[in-house]
Amino acid sequence: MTQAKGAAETSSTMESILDEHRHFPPSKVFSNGAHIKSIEQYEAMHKRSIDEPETFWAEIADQLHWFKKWDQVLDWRLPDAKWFVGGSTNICYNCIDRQIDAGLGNHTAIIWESEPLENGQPEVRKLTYYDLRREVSRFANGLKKLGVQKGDVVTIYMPMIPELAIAMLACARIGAVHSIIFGGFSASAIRDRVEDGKSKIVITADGGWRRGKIVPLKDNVDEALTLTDLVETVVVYERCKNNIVMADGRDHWWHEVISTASEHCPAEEMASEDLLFILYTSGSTGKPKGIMHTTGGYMVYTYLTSRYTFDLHETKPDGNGGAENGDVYWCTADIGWITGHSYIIYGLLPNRVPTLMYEGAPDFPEKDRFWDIIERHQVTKFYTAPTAIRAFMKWGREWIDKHDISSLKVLGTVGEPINPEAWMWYHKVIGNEKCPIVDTWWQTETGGHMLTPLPGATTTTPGSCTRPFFGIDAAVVNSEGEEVSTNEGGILVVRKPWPSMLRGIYGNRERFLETYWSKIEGCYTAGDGARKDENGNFWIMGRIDDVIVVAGHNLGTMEVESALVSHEAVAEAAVVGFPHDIKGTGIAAFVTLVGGIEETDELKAQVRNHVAKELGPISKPDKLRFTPALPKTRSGKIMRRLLRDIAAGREITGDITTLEDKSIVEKLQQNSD
Ligand code: 6R9
Repeated sequence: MTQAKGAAETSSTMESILDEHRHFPPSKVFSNGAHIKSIEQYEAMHKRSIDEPETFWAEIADQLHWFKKWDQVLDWRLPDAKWFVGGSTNICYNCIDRQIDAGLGNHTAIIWESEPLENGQPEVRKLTYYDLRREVSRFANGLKKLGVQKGDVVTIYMPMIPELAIAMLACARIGAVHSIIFGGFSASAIRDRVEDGKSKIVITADGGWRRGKIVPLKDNVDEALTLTDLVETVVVYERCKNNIVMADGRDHWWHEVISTASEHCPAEEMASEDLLFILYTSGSTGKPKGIMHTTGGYMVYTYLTSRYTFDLHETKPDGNGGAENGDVYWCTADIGWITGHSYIIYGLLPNRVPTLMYEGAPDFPEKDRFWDIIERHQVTKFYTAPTAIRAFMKWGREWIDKHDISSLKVLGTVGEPINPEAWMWYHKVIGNEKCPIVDTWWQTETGGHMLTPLPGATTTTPGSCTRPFFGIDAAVVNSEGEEVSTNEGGILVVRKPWPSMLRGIYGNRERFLETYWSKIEGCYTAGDGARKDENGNFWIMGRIDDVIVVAGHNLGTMEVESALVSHEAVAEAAVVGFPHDIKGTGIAAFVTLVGGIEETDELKAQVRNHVAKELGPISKPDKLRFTPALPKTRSGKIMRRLLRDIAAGREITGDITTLEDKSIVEKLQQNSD
């Protein structure tokens, strides 16, 4: 986004679809019961968190357990921040033992649902804090017996079963650094991550269930380990009982590892800045980056963002011998992503609210899997991704109408910009117009929510992730680092340190400095483009790399995609630039249609004209191609660089190992514009 001025002209000279006038203030009833009750309260607290970060964060950190209090809240030497310096704590202790110390040992910590079994019913396991401490301690002792020590990197490659949570918490308990690899990745991804992290141990399962089929996790690990000889130990949890080969001396069954292990394992005292985990995130080019997060700051920030963004309330005695029901929280992400790390486990458990994890897929055995889960567990706070919401829209509301989902109170979204169209659908059909929507913008690197509404305080607008969280000093700037004017597009930056910021890229200081700290002096650059409106609300325009410059105008992919999706026949859309003889860059659109609608040339023309009408002629796609599906990464993000190759008629370059469905590439190449 070097031409921020272009963006200004673009947005002021055309009727933007993001010129949203729909505003949704929180209801009085909701606000009254919320932690943060008004925008005035938010503003006062936000101001204080920026003006006096040390006192602000010390008060929050004080709500959690520390073996030793810190000497200094923040030591900031750009670009390195140290939080709670001199303090020691343990995040596993704060996830589990702190609740037991408070007399809540019998409360539910984790609710787990398996993929439905042959009889159509899922297996449900509920683990109390006592259960969790017992299982985590046994496995932690097992790891110690296998030689794992504080500071060692432990690779975890598991399906979405409670043992995944147990394994990560066991690492945290003994101070080992986990590196979790999403269970959908292949052997080469495992090899790359194991080697980069110099990890000598892998924890896996024989297999995992997805859509009635077994994902051969152990086979993938075996294949990866033929490509590297670093790994000395593999622990295998028996989940699917599929045939696997156990290598003598190297491979150990989980149940054997824990069979003689003690149920007592003290939580290691960790210095606040000790490494907690590495999580790999793919850059658009080059090999994945091992994002490093440390203990104290990450713990405090994920605890607070969970509490306020989802307005979490624990079950409490009502004073008459009964209990006032608290929240049941469900984030549909896989723990293998940052969303799962921060908002299934680490931020959630310290809030004393049951966190639900599920195995399987949203459309198996039927397309109502989610609504069935919400109804049976009376889920109150629900967190999912735009890609899922757009799929639900495509499948139709009859799947939702089969269930009573009136327990829901707050709806969250993360991962991509959410089109206003999808936002409104979420609001109406899932939220029954009564649930605040929290559109949370953040990244693997930021550890926790950065821009987000607070459900009892913020007036929301479809498509905007609204305002910065406490302690976040966000701004939109031009390439010189000057703040741009209202509604002008620019580079999204963060100007002050926050507790859960990344501490580096594992083993690559240069890349860390270059990627995040070299673009705008003194600021963290996120890689996203954004604009800020007259109400102080932020609008994410997409990745800076994806911005299209047409005839000197900067166009956010997000705006054109939202215009496409606002046509009634369109279910999902992705937009990229391609070399154009006259304009320099043209706009190519890839569109999936709502179920049952026929792909005709007439419809193509209609959809293109619709964009011209909504956004102005400059945004009208030059090419439009129908496709049964869009190429997405396994975390649900549209892979635009692949579409750029296809639109330009080039051979596909770059890594596509993270692509969810590789057959899409062929289908895309076959269809014509
Ligand atoms: C949490 C997560 C980070 C990138 C980020 C941005 C996009 C995430 C978003 C969003 C618009 C939102 N992104 N949330 N864009 N609105 N609410 O997704 O982390 O996998 O590292 O991706 O995702 O482009 O820079 P990660």
